Amino acid sequence: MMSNVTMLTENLPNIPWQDKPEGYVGPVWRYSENPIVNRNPIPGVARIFNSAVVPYEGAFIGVFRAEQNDGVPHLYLGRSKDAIHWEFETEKIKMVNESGEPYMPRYAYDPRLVKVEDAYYIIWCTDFYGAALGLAKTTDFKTFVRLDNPFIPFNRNGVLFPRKIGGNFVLLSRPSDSGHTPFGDIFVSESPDLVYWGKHKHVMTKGYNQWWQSLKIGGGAAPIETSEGWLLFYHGVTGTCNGYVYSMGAALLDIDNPSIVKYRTKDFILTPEKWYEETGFVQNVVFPCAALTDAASGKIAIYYGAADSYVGLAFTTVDEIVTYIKEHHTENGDDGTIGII
Ligand code: BMA
Repeated sequence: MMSNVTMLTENLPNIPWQDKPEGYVGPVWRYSENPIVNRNPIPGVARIFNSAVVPYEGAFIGVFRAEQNDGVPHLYLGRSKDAIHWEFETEKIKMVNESGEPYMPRYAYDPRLVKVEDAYYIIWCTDFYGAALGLAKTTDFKTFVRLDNPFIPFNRNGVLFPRKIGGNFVLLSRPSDSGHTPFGDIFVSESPDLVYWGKHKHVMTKGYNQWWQSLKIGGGAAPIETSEGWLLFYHGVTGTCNGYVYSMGAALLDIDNPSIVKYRTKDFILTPEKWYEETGFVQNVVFPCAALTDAASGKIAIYYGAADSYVGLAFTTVDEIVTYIKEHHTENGDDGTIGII
């Protein structure tokens, strides 16, 4: 059943794309040439994964989580003509404060890259006396101005909405601990100026009766505006006797009040099953951080980290995924409410 859902995004005729393979079951399918970024991508960097890309000047640009050979993650810039083959800068992104002085994070991982109005924002996990969200702004991908950290620790998975709602910037996050966080729900916060954050609300709970997301969940790609609400790809985690397993789920949030979940998937829509997802520095990880969209065709290309070692690419269409989410919806706690108990 197709539904003719539309995306209120830009057209992107050069979006990377492959049709769904014949006989494939499921709403999201992988690029056949995955992984698109392999190990040792540049000198001094062992692995690139959990990364975010956007269209830029007729081509593509991205902020990549690069695990250096000293084991410390930092953010590196990458450019691509086709959004599949990437060339990386060999030095990490240099951030400055608002006076232009160096203001580098001690480490940086899991970036999201989101255009809001006339600027691009990077949100990542930074060291702020423990894991917390870092925020930086660029308009030219040459100067990166690091802004105030939005929240006190501990917090991860900051995902900015691509437009203001009710005049405010809107940010998803997942309060956490400073370690590997065996718990966690998604919350939403608002800010008029990217300095003062408030109006905090609960968005989504970890799965009550869905074991693939029973431990914790966290935002993934920046929400995509559709005629059915904000389309969110997120990660859900289960704990096994052999460690955490990260899968991908999807949800539709209310367009004017995204603390209200309209629908969310009962089942994962992608789970580790390929060698590059099951085997790596951290096994069994599928971790979405970005999506490209073409409003004209309804095509969506999802970028995800695989096994903390590679970048994977997967596809769906807005019709297919929205129909799937609605048909496979499950209620979880008070997700359907505004979330202010
Ligand atoms: C999370 C984050 C992610 C990582 C995942 C699996 O806590 O650190 O960057 O992909 O663990 O190791």
